[in-house]
Amino acid sequence: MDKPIKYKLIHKDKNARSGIITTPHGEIKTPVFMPVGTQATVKTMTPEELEEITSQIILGNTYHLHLRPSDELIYELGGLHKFMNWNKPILTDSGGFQIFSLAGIRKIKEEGAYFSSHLDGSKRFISPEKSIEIQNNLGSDIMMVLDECPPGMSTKEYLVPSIDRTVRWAKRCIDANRNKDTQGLFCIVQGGIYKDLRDYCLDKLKEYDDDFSGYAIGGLAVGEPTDKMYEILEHITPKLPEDKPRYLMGVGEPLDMLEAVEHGVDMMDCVHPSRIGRHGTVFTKYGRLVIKNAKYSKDTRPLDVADNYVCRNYTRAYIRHLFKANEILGQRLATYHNLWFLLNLMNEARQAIEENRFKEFKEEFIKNYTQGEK
Ligand code: PRF
Repeated sequence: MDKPIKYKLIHKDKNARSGIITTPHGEIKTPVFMPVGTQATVKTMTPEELEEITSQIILGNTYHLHLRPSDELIYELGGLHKFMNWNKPILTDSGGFQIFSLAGIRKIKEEGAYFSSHLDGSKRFISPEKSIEIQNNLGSDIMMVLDECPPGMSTKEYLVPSIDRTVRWAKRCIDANRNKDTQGLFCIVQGGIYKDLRDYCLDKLKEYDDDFSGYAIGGLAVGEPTDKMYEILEHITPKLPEDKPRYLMGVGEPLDMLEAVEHGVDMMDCVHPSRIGRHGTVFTKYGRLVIKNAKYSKDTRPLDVADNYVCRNYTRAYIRHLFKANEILGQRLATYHNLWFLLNLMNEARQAIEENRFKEFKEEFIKNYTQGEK
């Protein structure tokens, strides 16, 4: 049986890598940023606009889509790609992280996680088998195992039994997948801020290497100090199997993304760019800009020195006005620009890797970005 997800390493510049992931819905050039479409939509963006800014793959969420409109309904209507009119690759997160960050009263047991819906408070249960059933119904190209993502500063005493359970759940996810030839499954390395626990978790997951299409790094950017996150990235990323994609979950700050790429991460996602965009903060070459500030009221420059639709056509003064007047076009333009910014950052990083100048590229980016908005 042919595997649904393949990875081809194209080039290495020290530990940074460029590559190509092949999925049933097409190819993904890495390193790549993946916009998040939690509720079967990347908020404010049409699929055509996502393609225009070079999105190659987007995320969907098991937890949200199971609760509303339900995975059975999406299955009945032909799967998530068809439902939302996105014909390129989709990755679905397993629901574990969303339960811990969103849902009320939850209890984690060997059989699975008990929680209350954030929509109506109803009592719910998700197991590894249920998570995979939902993801099978959605029909994503890449599924994630159900894991526990403990808070960033969890103790070793808490983490060891949690890791053991996450590994047992990963095995149950493998066994539950009814679409092994069309949907790949990524495992998730947990272990908090402890290098030895990261090694421990990875060694256990590697026992099932043949059943995983890729390796994710979870449990980072969840409240731990940035230097700890960087230490873990440097330690664990180069140890992940060379012949599979590596995915850092939930990271979408430009400097963190470049740090991750430097150590060999291939894929990242985050709600951050679209969320801050909807609140009027945009990325620029010289750092973040808060568009509502009075100083932009007569500023006729574009948001950024960038070649994209928003910067070619609109001024800071106009976009500021849209935000002040609460016009939804402001949110659309800021989201469009921020997603473009991270997609473009990864496109440029990929090119720099292929030309063996990633270190210089990263240093130049940091120099400008930390200089402050002009
Ligand atoms: N696990 C899962 N999804 C995630 C995370 C995780 O640890 C994170 C942590 N940054 C974001 N999304 N399943």
